[in-house]
Amino acid sequence: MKKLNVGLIGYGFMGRTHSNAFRKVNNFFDLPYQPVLKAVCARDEQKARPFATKWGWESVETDWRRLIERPDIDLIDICSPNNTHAEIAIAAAKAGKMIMCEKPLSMDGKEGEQMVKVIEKAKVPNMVWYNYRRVPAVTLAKQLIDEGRLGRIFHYRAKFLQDWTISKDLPQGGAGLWRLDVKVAGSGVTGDLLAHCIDTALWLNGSIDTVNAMTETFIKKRKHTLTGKVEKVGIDDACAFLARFSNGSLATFESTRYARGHKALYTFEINGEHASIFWDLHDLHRLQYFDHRDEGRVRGWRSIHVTDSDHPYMANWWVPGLQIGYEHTFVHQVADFLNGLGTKKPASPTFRDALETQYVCDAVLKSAKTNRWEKVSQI
Ligand code: SOE
Repeated sequence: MKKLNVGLIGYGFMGRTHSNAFRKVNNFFDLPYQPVLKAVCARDEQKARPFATKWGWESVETDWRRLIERPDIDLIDICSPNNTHAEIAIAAAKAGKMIMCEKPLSMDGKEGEQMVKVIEKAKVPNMVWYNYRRVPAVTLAKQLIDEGRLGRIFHYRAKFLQDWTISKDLPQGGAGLWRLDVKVAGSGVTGDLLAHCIDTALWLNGSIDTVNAMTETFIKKRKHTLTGKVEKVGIDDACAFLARFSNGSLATFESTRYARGHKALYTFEINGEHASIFWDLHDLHRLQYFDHRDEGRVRGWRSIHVTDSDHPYMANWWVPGLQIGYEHTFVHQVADFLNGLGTKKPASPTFRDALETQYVCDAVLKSAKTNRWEKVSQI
C-alpha cells in the first residue's frame, strides 16, 4: 500500500467529514493507497491547532500557497468556501498535486470551465465531493436504472428542504454563514442544495436540456458579520424549477431553507414505464421500489433495507441488517478515489462531471431572471 500525503484546506463542517473519511477508509476498504493526514491549512492558527490535534493532522499551515509548495504533499483537499475553490485548485494543478474539491465546483460555469481546462492540462487526478451518490441506497438506485428495470423514464422529482435561515436576525458572512453571502457562495440554495439534487439527477437520468425556474429572497437585508453593517442579501433563499432531460423525461426540482420542520429533507422519486423508485435522506438506508411486473396479488411498494452484503459498499461494513449513515458516504468517496488511482479509471464526479452541474445551476439562475425557458450549456 502506497502512502498518499494529504493537505486539507479548511476546518469547518466539511473539514470534519473529510478528516474522518481519510482516517477510517483503510480500516474498512482494501485499497492501493493509504492517506496520511500530513497538514491542515487555515488562516487562524489558534483554531487550526486544536482541529489538527483532534483529527490527527501532523502539521498546520496558515497559507494555502505554502501548503501547495510543500514537496511532501500529494493531494490537496479543498473544503474552504466556494469563492476560494478556483484559485486554489488551479494553483494546486499547476504544482502537479491531485485535487479533491468540495461542492459546488465553482462560483459559476465560466469559472468551472477555467478550472477544468487547467486541471485536465496538468493531468492530475481530481474529484468533487458530491457525497450523496455514495449513499448505498442511492448507488443501488443507479444499478437498478442501469439494469433497465425502470424501463423508459417519464418523471424525475427532487427536493432539498431545510429551515435554518428563517430568522431575520441571522447574519450573513463569517464561519458557516458565508453560505448566505453571495460574494462568497456564488448563489444560495441553488449552488448549495440543488447542486446535490442536480448531480444525482445527471448521474441517474442523464443530461438536462432546458430549465424554467423561479427564485425568491425572503429576507432582503441582513447584518454582515465581517463589516458589521446591514447589507443587501444577494442569495436565492428558495428555488424551484422545471426541467426537460435529454431522454425525454420531465422533472421538478425544489429547494428552500424556509421549510419549517425540515432539516435536510433531500428526496427524489423516479417514475419509469415498469417501475418507480423513491429515496429520502432522512431514511437514507432504505430504497422504496415499486415494480409493476410483480404478480398483481402481491404487487406494492417494497421498502428495501439496503444493508445486506450484496448491496453497494455494505460488505465493507458490519453484518447484514446493521445500518451506516451520513459520514460513511465520504469514506466511500475516498475509497472510490483511491481505487480509481490504482486502476487508472478515475472515479466520478470529476471536475468535468461537476461542471455539468454548474451549467444547470447557471441556466436555472438565468431563467429565474429572464422568466423564460433557458438552454443548459453542454460540455
Ligand atoms: C447546508 O446547510 C449544507 O450543509 C450543505 O452545504 C451541504 O452540502 C448539505 O449536504 C447539507 O446542508
